[in-house]
Amino acid sequence: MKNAAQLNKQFGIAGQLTFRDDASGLVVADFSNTQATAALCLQGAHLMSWQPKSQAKPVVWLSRDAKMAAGKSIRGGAPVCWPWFGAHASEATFPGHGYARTVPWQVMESGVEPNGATRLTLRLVDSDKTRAQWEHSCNVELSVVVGETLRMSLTTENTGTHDFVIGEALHTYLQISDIASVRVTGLEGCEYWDKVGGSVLKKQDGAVTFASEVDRVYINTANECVIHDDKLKRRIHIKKSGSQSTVVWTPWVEKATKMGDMGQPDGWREMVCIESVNAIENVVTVAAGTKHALVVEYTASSL
Ligand code: TA6
Repeated sequence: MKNAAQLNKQFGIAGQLTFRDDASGLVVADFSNTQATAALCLQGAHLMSWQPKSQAKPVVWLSRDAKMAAGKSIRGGAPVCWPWFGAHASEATFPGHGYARTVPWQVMESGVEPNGATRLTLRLVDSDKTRAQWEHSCNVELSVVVGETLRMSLTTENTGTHDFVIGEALHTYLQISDIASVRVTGLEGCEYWDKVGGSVLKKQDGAVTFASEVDRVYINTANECVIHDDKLKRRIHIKKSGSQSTVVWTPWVEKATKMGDMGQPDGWREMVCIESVNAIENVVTVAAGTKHALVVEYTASSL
């Protein structure tokens, strides 16, 4: 894998995009343009933070206890869950949410969009380890466009001769004032698998609000979701395509404490996950020779 100096030479963009070698040994891409700042760890193509210039606080949350280490996922940001979501269907030893977020990705291209936003595209690097968990021929790329809007496109290309099925997510942690003070609209009337204490199919009545652990997989919905945060005087819009499931998650205090990396003691209160997903009934069959893209656009609007 290339180091920061080699990446800066080939893909750096003066004043917009620089690569640095982190003390953890991982490489990080730093974005800074007239519209926003962001940081992305090349391992996992893991966007760790995003803050539009218009916002006094980051929009994508990163735990203050987040640790960066080879082969380990980072708490917060927008983890890429692929090629399955949640536990593996049959192999308990395989990592939850797939392996994509803990393996190297290589930079393929960078550029400046017509509106001045900064683009970076990465491809997952296959290895004996990944092939041991997923034997299908494919290319997986993440393209990130950092501007006043954050656009993330996760593309799976089936380069083989047979169809395969994937589960996937952009498992994004959004920064909020306090979990008990926000509400999420866009999922009214949708069915969801309630994962708290089991797995029961229910129907959403009204906006989603939070007073305890919430871990819900909303199915058969392509709806845009909005986080209404009156205390931070902003809304966060999550608009997606190529995704039929949405996960809403807060661990609440007991689980957050057990996890230990949610920003003790109450960092968990300042985030909510609104994840753009294909899971359970909505897993995706990618036919041989075709591509499938999961695309999400995040914007923050001030009240
Ligand atoms: O998307 C919600 C969820 O599946 C929760 O059940 C919880 O496990 C969360 O993801 C975090 O998972 P992680 O593997 O990143 O600790």
